[in-house]
Amino acid sequence: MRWMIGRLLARKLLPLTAVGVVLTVVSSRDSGRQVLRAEESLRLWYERPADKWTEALPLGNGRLGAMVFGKTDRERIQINEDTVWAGSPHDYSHPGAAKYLPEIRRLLLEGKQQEATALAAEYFMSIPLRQMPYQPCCDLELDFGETGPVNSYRRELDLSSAVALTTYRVGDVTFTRSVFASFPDQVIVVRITADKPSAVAFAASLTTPHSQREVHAVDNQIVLRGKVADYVIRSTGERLPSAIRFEVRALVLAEGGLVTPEDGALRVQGADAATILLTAATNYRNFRDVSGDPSARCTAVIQNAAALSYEKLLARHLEDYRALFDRVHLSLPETPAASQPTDRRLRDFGKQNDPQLVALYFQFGRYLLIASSRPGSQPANLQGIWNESLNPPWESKYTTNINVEMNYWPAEVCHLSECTEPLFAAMEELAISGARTAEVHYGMPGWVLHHNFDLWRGTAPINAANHGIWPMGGAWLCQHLWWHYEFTLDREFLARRAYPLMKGACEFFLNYLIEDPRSEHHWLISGPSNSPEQGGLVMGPTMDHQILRYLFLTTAKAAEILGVDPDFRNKLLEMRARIAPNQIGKYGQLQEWLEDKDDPNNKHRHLSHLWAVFPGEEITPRGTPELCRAARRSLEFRGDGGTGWSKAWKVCLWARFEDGNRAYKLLRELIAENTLPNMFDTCPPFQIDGNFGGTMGIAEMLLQSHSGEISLLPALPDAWPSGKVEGLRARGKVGVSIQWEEHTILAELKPEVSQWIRLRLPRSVSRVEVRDNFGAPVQTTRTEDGAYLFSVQPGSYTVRASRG
Ligand code: FUC
Repeated sequence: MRWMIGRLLARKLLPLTAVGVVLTVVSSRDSGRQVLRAEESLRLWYERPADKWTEALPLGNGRLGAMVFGKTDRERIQINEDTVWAGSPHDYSHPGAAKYLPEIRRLLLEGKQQEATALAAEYFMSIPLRQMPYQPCCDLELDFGETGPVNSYRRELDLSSAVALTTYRVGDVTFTRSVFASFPDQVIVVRITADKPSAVAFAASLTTPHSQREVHAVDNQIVLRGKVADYVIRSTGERLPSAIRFEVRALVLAEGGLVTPEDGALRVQGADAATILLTAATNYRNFRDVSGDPSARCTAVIQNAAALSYEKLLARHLEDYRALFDRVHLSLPETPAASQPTDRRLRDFGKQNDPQLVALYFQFGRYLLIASSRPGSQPANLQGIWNESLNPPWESKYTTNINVEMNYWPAEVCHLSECTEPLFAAMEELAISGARTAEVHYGMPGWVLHHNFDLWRGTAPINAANHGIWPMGGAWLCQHLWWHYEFTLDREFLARRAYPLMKGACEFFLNYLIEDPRSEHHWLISGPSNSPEQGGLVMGPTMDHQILRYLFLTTAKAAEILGVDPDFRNKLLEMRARIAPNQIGKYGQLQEWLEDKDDPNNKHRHLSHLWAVFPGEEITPRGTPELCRAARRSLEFRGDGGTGWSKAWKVCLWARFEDGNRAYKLLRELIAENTLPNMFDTCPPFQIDGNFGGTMGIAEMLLQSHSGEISLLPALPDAWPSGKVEGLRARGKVGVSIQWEEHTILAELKPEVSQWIRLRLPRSVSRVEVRDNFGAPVQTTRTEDGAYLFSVQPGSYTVRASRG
């Protein structure tokens, strides 16, 4: 262990000697149990145990989630496994739906929205009308009995190690509990130690909210088996069979003392320390196959993990986690507020100056993505992987009209590219079920996904015709395939995985778009659809057209890069040019619909027609100044309110408008008003998208790399006069680090392939100097619109810019 800490110290200290970096090593009674205390600035910490679930601290390895309450008498660790869902393999399509498509369109084009919606509600919707909910798995309870008065209590989540730590004193004994979720070993590990011999005593049990369950304890193992109950749709009373069976195994290893089974629980007495290894599995193999064996899966995992010492398990976890987390560092000015407990900082964030909390929020977003989305897991859903309810809000599934995409916004730029894998694996399945929806609902080739999906990869329109019929889910998700290529330049990925999915999505939309018979310009329009989730069923909402222009253009680019499908590529470009364009309306706003009918007092949380500003890149300050002004006006009209995710989107939009102070205002409000004590975003109650969107917003304020440029500090607020970010990624496979203070910006660009870089710096910059690996000056050319153009080889380049 000692060698490891030495190595970690060295590694942590190497890249950053920033403000607030304090490293201490705390060693417990025996030298084998040292716990690394990393930077104070990377900890969420509290002086009291969690009372509510939204105060507990989340851990995860992508597949297994744990919420740690840190209670001293009866500890609760609430567990999720990401394939415990209601429902079963199911074809959600509505036979015969396609017959009604022309009629729905005709009615809409004639302005008969009500009739069209009624017809669609009857013949065009998913069967059943709802998708299935994500479910909790179980609770691990640790009953420490009557403990007597507790002193020196502290619980924390250390983002640098992904370990949750609870420490407290009872009498003269100090107890320490550490919990982590290991990706390499697929177990949740709980370690309980005391600084006096034989002081560890508790009863461990597994409980579950599922009514079909059995629990037994044999030797030093508790096994819980359960089945998800059939699902009853509340609004219709329909009963749907559930197929998921799950098993949870907890192995208790005590050092010294005794472990004895007792009524399905395990009692530990007089131990020096105890380690609990917990895993869970279901019979889910994929959206069409539930023939897996949960017992075999759990047994194998526990056997493998039990063969490793606690120190080895921790070392393997740290090595895996840090390989991802340590890639990016962010330091922002630290004020006295930074020494307060996290819940107090959050409560006072609106009133006190605490920029470092923004850095913590940023890293917490990266942490959450690592914890909820790893290769082999399900993608991060509306609550990531953390859910304690049998009836979670919006079923804790996947909403595609903003939420699931927002979850993955920060993945590439924040150097967590590998975490996108579960999303792409899910898309491959969605393309299969979506091909069925394309055929049954539209009579068209390719694949289509509407505004939600679940574990069973439902793709048909759900809930209600006025907002469920929005066929852009798959097209929007394709943006993430393209981003992955743009950031990694992985041609193999483009050829093998991205392009086939993008092409399939395009095949659908090439057939789906129709020429607007009312338009003198013969524009191609989408429909029936809606501008999420307002205005009802319409033809041609602006967002659809923006998404399709992006999809067609990027798919055409992919075909060109791969040297395939020249005719298809031409067809995409030709159709793209005919899609109804962005339009500026009578208030100077960017029109949300084909018709100029926006209400300037509309404060709706969705910002759909601003898609082309972000996450798209069709509208930019220098490329399309007029449209940019109109989009900005639309955003002004929408105001600064909304749910957590809505504010996070606004942060990204203001960052694209290069208004750092406005972006920061929204960011402050997101953190002060829409963040729970454990730093989860609230929608309400909890929805994780705002965390990820907020993280992306912070990244967008510091670095942008769209429209063929790399832009350093494009939206820096006055509140961050100095700071440093290391290890972000720019499109074109370029690593970017930036350090700034009042008069200078010092950046390092690490291109991994030869290319021309168009570098943009803040307007306040007066002098720029670029040097190569060897410190030799690199010749730059100033472009007409003020960027710096220079050619690079793989290596490291420093950019020094003077401001003022
Ligand atoms: C969209 C949003 C809601 C919520 C839901 C999960 O429908 O409009 O606010 O986030 O997704």
